[in-house]
Amino acid sequence: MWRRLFGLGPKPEDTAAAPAASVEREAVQLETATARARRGLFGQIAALFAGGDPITDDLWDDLETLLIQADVGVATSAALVRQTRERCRREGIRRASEARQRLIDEMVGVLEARDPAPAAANPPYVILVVGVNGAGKTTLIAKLAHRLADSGQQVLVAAGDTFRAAATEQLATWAERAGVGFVGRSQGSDPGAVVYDALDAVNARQSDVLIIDTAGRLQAKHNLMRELEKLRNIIRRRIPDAPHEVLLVIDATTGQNGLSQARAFLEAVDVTAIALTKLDGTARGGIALAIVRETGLPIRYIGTGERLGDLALFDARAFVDALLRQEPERGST
Ligand SMILES: Nc1nc2c(ncn2[C@@H]2O[C@H](COP(=O)(O)OP(=O)(O)OP(=O)(O)O)[C@@H](O)[C@H]2O)c(=O)[nH]1
Ligand SMILES: [Mg+2]
Repeated sequence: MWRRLFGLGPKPEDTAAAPAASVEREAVQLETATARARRGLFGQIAALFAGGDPITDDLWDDLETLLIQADVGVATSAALVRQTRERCRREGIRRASEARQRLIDEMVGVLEARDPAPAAANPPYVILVVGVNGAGKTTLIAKLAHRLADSGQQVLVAAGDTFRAAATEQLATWAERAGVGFVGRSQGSDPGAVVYDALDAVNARQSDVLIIDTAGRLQAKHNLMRELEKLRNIIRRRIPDAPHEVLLVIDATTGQNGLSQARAFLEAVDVTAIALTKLDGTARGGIALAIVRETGLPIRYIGTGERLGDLALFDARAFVDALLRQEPERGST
């Protein structure tokens, strides 16, 4: 349970053991998260590979154009087309419909997680959440806390964003809804002091998981590095192998621009995984591929809406299958 919750994604044996309701819930989340993409650009890609027509150069050109439009990024799109094309040639595939599965496999190959979620020597498992302002950090923390609490873990969230007005109250409100513990101080306090308080509280309450929110609105990169390093050092002094996970939250709707903003965080702190939020709000879910290829980091979670339950563990194959699944024609049943 511990391993699965921390984002290794449902492995075959876990899937079998997981309650049917939770497997179904994941599937519904994924449907929501990919609906726009499926109706839009990825639907057009699926249509390219739907028929039994012979493969032509135009097919590959159209694929590359659509991938770029879907925010997969120029380099990743070119690489995907090159690899799929090469594979089709090697395997003697002549028809577009047969090439479809090869494209899916290549896309899964890009997305498949390399690094499993780091383990903790002992509880608490500490997650530090970073990312540009508005990316969806606080909402993600609420969703994750809710899910962990649901599975019987003792969760504490800490309001390390003391910079923005009402940030602390926002997290406190979410914590109450999610039914988890909360630690925070007034606006303008030292985030380090909040983390100290949280580490004390975790000890006192014997919490299993501590999730720390941070401010996204730091002006200069130098400040960002200093601030995050300070928090990390405070955590390490108490728990040497923590933070176990440093989650970088990226808003899928901001596309390539969001990815370039996220780079400051990659340079400032040892990020271990990505949470990709607001996938429900974009037809350009291809940003997932660009992020994994360019950062080399696994995507652990996807955000699929604004409510507490709108979270799914990321599963590369399920994600690509959902993106490229052909919807039945409208009007026909
Ligand atoms: N549709 C959708 N909206 C989301 C999702 N995640 C977050 N949001 C919305 O995005 C907005 C910003 O979310 P926050 O969680 O406050 O973002 P933040 O990164 O904590 O922002 P700052 O604290 O200002 O740095 C809110 O209106 C959320 O409801 C998601 O997965 N889907
Ligand atoms: Mg926030």
